[in-house]
Amino acid sequence: MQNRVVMLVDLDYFFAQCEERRNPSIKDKPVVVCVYSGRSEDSGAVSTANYIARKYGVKSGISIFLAKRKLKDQDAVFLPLNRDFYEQISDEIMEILRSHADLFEQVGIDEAYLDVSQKVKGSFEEAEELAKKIKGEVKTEQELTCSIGVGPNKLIAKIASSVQKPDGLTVVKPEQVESFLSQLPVNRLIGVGRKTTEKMRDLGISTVGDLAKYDVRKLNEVFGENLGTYFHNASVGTDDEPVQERGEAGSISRISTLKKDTKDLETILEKVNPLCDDVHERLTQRGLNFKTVGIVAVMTDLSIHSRSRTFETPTNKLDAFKETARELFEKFLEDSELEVRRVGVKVSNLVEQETQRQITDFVGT
Ligand code: DCP
Ligand code: CA
Ligand code: CA
Repeated sequence: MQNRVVMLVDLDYFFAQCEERRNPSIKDKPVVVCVYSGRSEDSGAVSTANYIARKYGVKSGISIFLAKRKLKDQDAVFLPLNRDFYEQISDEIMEILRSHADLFEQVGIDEAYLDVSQKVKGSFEEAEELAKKIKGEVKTEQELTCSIGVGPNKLIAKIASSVQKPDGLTVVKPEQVESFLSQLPVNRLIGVGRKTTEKMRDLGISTVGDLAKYDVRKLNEVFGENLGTYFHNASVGTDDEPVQERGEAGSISRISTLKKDTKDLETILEKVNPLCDDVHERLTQRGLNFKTVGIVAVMTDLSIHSRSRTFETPTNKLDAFKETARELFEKFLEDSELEVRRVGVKVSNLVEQETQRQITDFVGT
């Protein structure tokens, strides 16, 4: 049987790199992208930071206050989140990645699995060349760097993508899996968080190699059969999860031209509501839920504007979709001088309605 060859492509310091792309003058400084809570000037959390800022200990999730303290003697740049902008870049990069895959699965705003087994005829040498080509295309067409892991399955590809960063490429052939995994600390495995790491340490397990040697029946006793078995399989690098397509490029959209240019909300909604129905029908056919609703307006001067809103949890409710589209248009029209020529709606951040079989969904990484 032919080798399975899977890649995980993850964009480096994604939100911060997008900011650097549109303003290269900040590239040599610490760059911190922040989610401001709005309560007071500096309240909120760091979304991500470039690698210069990371040298000072700034990373995702710490408070903005703490980040400022760590960078207090530096000429650092603090920026608010621009999610629409990052999503647009993400969509374009995902199209590049998709074009190189036999099977494609986007798993977040900045990463995707590619099954390339057929494309490279099971050869890891060819896969390495393909990975270099992909990195080159993302760099020349979108001016962004990424890190790629190549392995015989998703589990290995994911870990491989994270060992050299940024701008890394790590290829783990089937015969290298054991040595690749064995020295890694157990918390490099997906699903092994802080608590699990502590429990394992109490059992005398600190590396993935220790875990592989540990009696699987005892693991099942401690962690339950599902997790115990998963941990054991992961430790020896076994993973049969297929790379599975989820929706088209993670979004479904429709756009249409108004009969007459207008600024009138109700006239616009007459056009927008049937578009929502249409998108919703396609969503339902595929058994998908959405987390994000977006609108797009092309103005009389042909400038394009988009707005979006993301919910806490995925839904498939048509009411929520239409209501959100209405609110987004209403707000957009208030701030806009020009008349609208074309209108569109989009749902993204799509997830399957059925519970995923994947470990990441029940251990919550
Ligand atoms: N993100 C966030 N809050 C977090 C983690 C991530 O807002 N706690 C956002 C910002 C990141 C993006 O998601 O840019 C992708 O997350 P990654 O975990 O892939 O981190 P980065 O791409 O920022 O950095 P790396 O170079 O380590 O991949
Ligand atoms: Ca990333
Ligand atoms: Ca990522």
